Amino acid sequence: MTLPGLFDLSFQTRSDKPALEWDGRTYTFGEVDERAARMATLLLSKGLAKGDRVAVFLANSIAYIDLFLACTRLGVIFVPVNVLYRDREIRHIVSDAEPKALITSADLSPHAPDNAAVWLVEELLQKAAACEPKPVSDVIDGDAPAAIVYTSGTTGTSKGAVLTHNNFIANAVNVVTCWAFSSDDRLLLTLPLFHVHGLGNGLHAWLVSGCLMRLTERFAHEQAARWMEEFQPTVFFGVPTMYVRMLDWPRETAARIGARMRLFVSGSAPLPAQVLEDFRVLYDHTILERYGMSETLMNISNPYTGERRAGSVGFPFPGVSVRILDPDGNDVAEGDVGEIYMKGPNLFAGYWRRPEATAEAHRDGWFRTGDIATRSADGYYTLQGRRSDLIISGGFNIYPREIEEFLAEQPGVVEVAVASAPDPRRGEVPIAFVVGDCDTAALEAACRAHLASFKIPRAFVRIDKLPRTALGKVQKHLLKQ
Ligand code: MCA
Repeated sequence: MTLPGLFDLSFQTRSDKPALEWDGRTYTFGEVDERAARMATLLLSKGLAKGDRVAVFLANSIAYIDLFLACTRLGVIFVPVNVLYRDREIRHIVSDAEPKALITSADLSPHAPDNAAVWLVEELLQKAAACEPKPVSDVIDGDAPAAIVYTSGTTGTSKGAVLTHNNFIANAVNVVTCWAFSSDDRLLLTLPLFHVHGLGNGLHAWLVSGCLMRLTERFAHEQAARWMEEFQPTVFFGVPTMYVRMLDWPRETAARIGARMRLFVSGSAPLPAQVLEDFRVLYDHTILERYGMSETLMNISNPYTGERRAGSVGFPFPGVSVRILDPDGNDVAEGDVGEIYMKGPNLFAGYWRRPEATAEAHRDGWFRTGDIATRSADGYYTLQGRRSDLIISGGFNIYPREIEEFLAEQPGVVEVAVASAPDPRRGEVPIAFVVGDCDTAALEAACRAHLASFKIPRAFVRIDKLPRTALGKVQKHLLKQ
């Protein structure tokens, strides 16, 4: 099967049912289908064909959905680009994925790099409205790539994880069945569609279950309480930062929202046990925490029925095999710490045009997650940390190496190390330690101009030299102190 075939289950049988609330209007599944069909006709007429890539640098909107669905129908590989990225970050994705076009909006287009052929979404929408909604489905192979999702690499530049139609299908079917979605659900989706959390879980669970989804441009914490009161969602997907924000809402508001909700799910960053507990008191719900990665989509999840254990991510999803190995590749004993490896229909097809990186990320056919974990006697997995120095801020991944390489290029900087500092709301934030005769205000301004806002170090600390081991490795734990 392919994604268009899977989504047709809703488009064909629920065409008159309300599907989507966007920007004050409600669209039926039939209307969503028709919009996608018109967009597919337009993209085809613009010369896009199976296997071509299209990069999409847009905030959440109905146009995002039109474009994603049109691409899946044409076999065009969808390359989502984080809306907070700037020239340098987008330039890399464009040169690596070689998309036929970078689709963006007039307000974001100043950030488009000059190596991209820019198509403005406003023009596409206008032209698509005048196109015939001819049904097309050009993919018959479920192993065909559906998307390339860029994940920040430990080498500083990001790699494209190739996700197939079958990967997304395995994920969507698991999300819908394991979390008991039905067509009566009401999903409030505030997550960005450029990450697999919003795309693979939010968008796909909506289309597969046939529920009603309200999409917003982003999670604006000042407005989110009102949206929940108005829309009365039964399901909400969030990152821990959103749940931390929700702890500030008035007790009565929280009680009303909680009373109508069926399920709160958290992922993309560790959910502190205290937040889980405080949330339970206010909303009378135990948030369901799960684990996922761009390369694996959702892989381990707390159960829908049964104990949702604080600090744990639960059990492997159906079809997902999980092992915890020591550095020599031996399975560790129960309760012992090791690195998580996985196998299953959810696993990506490899890094785009990077066979060595793909090989390095696997061991005997098992994907190496880079995350450290334990498994309890009753089968619950608990993440204990990471092999790399990845920082997760507000659910966005930051690889210190990328910021370090950028800062090292700036005038006066001799050496630099970026480490994480705890943050009550975002979980973690980056801090830069700089050696050299440089102006920290200028460094911050340079970051602001060239990097996504969540990557800008919250502080620039000038030091005389970086603490290093005898082998020359920077000791980031000493910097953190
Ligand atoms: C944040 N900002 C945004 C967005 N999110 N701008 C546009 N669109 C967004 N979606 C910017 C704001 O403009 C602001 O920039 C800064 O981020 C902080 O905004 P604020 O309102 O103070 O936000 P917050 O309360 O701290 O909440 C941030 C957030 C955001 C809404 C939680 O971090 C977010 O949407 N996170 C979701 C990330 C995500 O989906 N991750 C999944 C990837 P400035 O500072 O310049 O004013 S991981 C994944 O997919 C894996 C597989 C998984 O397991 O899920």
